[in-house]
Amino acid sequence: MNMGNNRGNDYYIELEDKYGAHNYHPLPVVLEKGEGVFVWDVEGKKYYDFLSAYSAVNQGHCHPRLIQVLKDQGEKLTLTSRAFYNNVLGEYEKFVTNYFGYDKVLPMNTGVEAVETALKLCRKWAYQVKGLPENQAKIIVVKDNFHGRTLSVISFSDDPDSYGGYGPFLPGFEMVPYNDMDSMKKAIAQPNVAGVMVEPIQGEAGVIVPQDGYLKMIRETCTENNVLFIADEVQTGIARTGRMLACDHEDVTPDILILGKALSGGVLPVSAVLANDEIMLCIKPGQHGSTYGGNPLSCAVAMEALNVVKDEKLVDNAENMGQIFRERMRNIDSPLITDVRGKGLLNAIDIKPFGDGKTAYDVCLKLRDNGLLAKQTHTHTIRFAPPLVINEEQINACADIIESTILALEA
Ligand code: IF1
Repeated sequence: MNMGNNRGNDYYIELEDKYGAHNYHPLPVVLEKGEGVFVWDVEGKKYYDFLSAYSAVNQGHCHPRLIQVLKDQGEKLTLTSRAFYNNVLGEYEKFVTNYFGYDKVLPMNTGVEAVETALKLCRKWAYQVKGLPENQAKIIVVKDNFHGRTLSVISFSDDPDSYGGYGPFLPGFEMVPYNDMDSMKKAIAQPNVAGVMVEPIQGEAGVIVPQDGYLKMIRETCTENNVLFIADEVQTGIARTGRMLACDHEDVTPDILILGKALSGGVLPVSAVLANDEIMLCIKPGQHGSTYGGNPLSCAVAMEALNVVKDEKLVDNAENMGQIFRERMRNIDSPLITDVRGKGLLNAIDIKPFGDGKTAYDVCLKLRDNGLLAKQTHTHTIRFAPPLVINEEQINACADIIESTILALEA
């Protein structure tokens, strides 16, 4: 449908194809409006959003409280750089450190910048406090990790799409299998290990939940060996998995906590690294920074985004709606679904190839036609991660859509 001056989906898709770099292959739908759990395309069709911008929009699209703060602060002061003080940063720093229980925060913008910051901080600590010999610090990572797109971060990726053709790579990382207790313990106990970085639940790998006790084992082994436990909670943090942090499922506290995405509720890029003084104070003035990091607009929005999470009890809602959702998925009577997994509202199902070599992507196209937007990850997995403000009636309506879509595939 393309009426009058209204341009249809195809127009915008062609524009991006012609003028944009081809580093993405989006699902063919062009969105122009969002509200809570819903988005609308340029042709007026309404969808449930089951991606939430990869868990950035946990608070729901265009949350009125966040947009109000954005407007109010936007009319006053947006950026000073860190060459000067501003009157919002300190309030935010106090707020966010209390909220998550750390001495200090280092504010950045995108998730990967916070990951870079955490890695730099870990190395600095290793040389200054732990006393490792210069340039020898090792950081342990796991297979199928996803921590972002910069050169140093892809240096320890094992996904050829992420690292292929971008060498030479940064040394100082060692990879062990995910969710393998023994190899992790051995790796941590080696000499010259500064830190371990993991996603508590692997997102891009396909929502891979480790066995109970895995994070606790990492925490304890790190403590025994004077090694820092770095948790990348960019995607899993801030209520997504039915706890404030995914680490809370095992009651473990990382030495360095990395947050991003939902820290701003999807309004603008805001990320953070949290740590206690012994670690954070290793970085001195002039040794790290960012033009936009800690800007008053971001700080104001982030405080409100975190207040919304508490005021609207999104942790409990994610836990409860997640239980209902997984139960509904497990009750779908289809041989095409080979696994259902996840925590809170970070979930995935695996789909067997069907028809003439069709895969999860084709299911996502059908879901789109039926009014629900989700994204496949790898070939056989669909991730389901709606905004955490979804209610019971809506989650059941969405489960109905997914169920009828999958049952229709076999017909
Ligand atoms: C894209 C995935 C999700 C992340 C973790 C750091 C970052 C991410 C655990 C970097 C980013 C994004 C990036 C986005 C797709 C998305 C993603 F499928 F690729 F893996 F969420 F699952 N740590 N994840 O998940 O954050 O710098 O992007 O702000 O299109 O690359 P960023």
